[in-house]
Amino acid sequence: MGLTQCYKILSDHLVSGKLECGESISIKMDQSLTQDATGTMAYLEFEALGINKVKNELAVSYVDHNTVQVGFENADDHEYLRTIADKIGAVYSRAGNGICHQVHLERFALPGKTLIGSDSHTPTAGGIGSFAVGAGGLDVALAMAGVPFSIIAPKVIEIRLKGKLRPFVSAKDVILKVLEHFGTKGNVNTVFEYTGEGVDTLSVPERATITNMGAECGVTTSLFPSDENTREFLKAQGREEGFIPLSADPDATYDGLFEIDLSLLEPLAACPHSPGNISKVTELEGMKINQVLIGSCTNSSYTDLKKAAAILSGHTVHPTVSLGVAPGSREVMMMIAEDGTLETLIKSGARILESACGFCIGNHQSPGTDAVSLRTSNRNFYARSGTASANLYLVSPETAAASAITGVFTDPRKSDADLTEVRMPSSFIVDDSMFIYPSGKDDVKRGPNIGEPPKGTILPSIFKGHAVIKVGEKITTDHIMPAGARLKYRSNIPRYAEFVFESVDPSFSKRASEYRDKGESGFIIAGASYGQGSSREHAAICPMYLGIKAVVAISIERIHQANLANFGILPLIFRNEEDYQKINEGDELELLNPYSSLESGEFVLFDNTKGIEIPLHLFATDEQKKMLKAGGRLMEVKL
Ligand code: MIC
Ligand code: SF4
Repeated sequence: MGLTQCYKILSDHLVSGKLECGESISIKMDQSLTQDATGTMAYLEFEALGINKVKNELAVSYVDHNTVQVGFENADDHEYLRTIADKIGAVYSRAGNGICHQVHLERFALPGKTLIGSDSHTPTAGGIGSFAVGAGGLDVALAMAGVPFSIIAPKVIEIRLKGKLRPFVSAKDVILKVLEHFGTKGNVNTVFEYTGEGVDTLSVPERATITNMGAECGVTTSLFPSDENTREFLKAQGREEGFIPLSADPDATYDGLFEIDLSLLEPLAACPHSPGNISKVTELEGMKINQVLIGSCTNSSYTDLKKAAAILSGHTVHPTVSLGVAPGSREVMMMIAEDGTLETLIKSGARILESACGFCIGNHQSPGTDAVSLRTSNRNFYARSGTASANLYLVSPETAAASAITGVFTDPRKSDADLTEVRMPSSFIVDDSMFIYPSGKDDVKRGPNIGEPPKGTILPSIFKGHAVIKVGEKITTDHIMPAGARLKYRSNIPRYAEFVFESVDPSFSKRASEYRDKGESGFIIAGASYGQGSSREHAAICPMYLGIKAVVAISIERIHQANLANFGILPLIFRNEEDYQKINEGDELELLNPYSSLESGEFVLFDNTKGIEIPLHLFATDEQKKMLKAGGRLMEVKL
């Protein structure tokens, strides 16, 4: 029986376990990446593991998230990251070099390799044929220490593409179509594999737009084959020697099929407040808009910006709209500076922003009250932009540019621009001078904001506490642990913990710590798809710091589940979904017989306030059960 591309890479990297769908396996991770917002904690954890040198093939530390630098904290973090990378043997990508996923695709990602990154959009590299997964910082630290990464051998869904995109319809519309079909919940332990003749019509950066936003569906990763377009891209990057052809066997069998005829697609948009809330642009046309932002790891490639510039050329941004453009990397910035695209953008009135995450993570460019903001990024979660009342729509660069001119949601097919001139270049301007290669020098600099990673406490034998909060479905890690203005506290857990659930219930942190100080074990009660979105392990570390010992939910997303287990918080699932309704915030709860329940994986929750028992299932592998007993992986791991 033929193999899928996914299982070919997995079998090449298998370290332990049976390579069969649903089994727990561990795989060798060839490459790793970190970014600064998750990276400081990842390297502190690496140090806490007592390891001196990186052991995987390539570890790259990017600085791209916290580059606004209000106050000393971020600059101190960057210094720590530069000096620890130098010591342990990681390549350091300086601020200004660009967004980790864009830069990694350009300079390091290779077909057939595995990549783990402390960022949920690491699957961007699936566009070049890498098996690339997002994970919490601790899992990345362990991978850098040479420890194999554990995953559940996934289901593989074939997404078969046929036809060719029409002008003004783009890769973003393909992934929005995928999101419309699969939604943002219920796709755990799944890989999307793209096949079909339509694949040949897409360049590597276009493919990377698609694999990037697979993260929004919650899949483990997404993969494109490695073919002649891959070779051309690598050649244009001066890296052709890394090319290998790779695809599924013709007789590979899949666990599902979704077909898309590219030639029938039309411009789409993800409406507030979920990337899975899809409408046609034609249905939104005419809506007044206030802000347009082009950039992020989804849509900031050279051809993305060329297309936007072609549409904007000869026009001025509408007087009531602010347009910002953030090229994805220094390479892209140099390319558009050289060929006049930058001038076109500036002439149109675009505000040229740093090659960094910036607006996407709510670091700056917060829209006005009740504003409508069109963005080419991948997440429009509630309050992520920094303005809770704003409405964010996720669109293609073409839709963004066309709308920036008119001041209303506009179908880009109405533009008179000629996009046929926009082609992939045969060579990119390659300049690696913003990478610092490690020297091995031990001169690690730690500013006052950089603390120790907190350790957990062992599983209590009497597990009693309160339902400290009850939340609904699709609670994202942005709800749990806000970024934006709070991002600078990533290296300072006690301070950052003050903002847990800030946009949902600002009194949570105080209440949780009061219960903790009385010696209680706190509970979070949640609906379906708890912990969607980012890989930020702070969404587990900070609740742990506040005394949370269990999350009881209808379902929990993959990366967040792993982060909870890594930090000793029990991920528990309702046996009967309806029981979610029975618990109220503030109820007194007790998990009966925690130790024997941990072994069996079956828990009984006693709601003392209601006088009822609720059966729960532990969502954890055997390996995770050991960490949960110990109070987290840092308490348990011995290398
Ligand atoms: C995001 O897009 O939400 C982030 C910011 O890149 C996160 C990582 C983080 O919170 O630092 C992610 O996607 O994992
Ligand atoms: Fe950065 Fe946004 Fe991409 Fe996250 S999604 S890595 S914040 S650009």
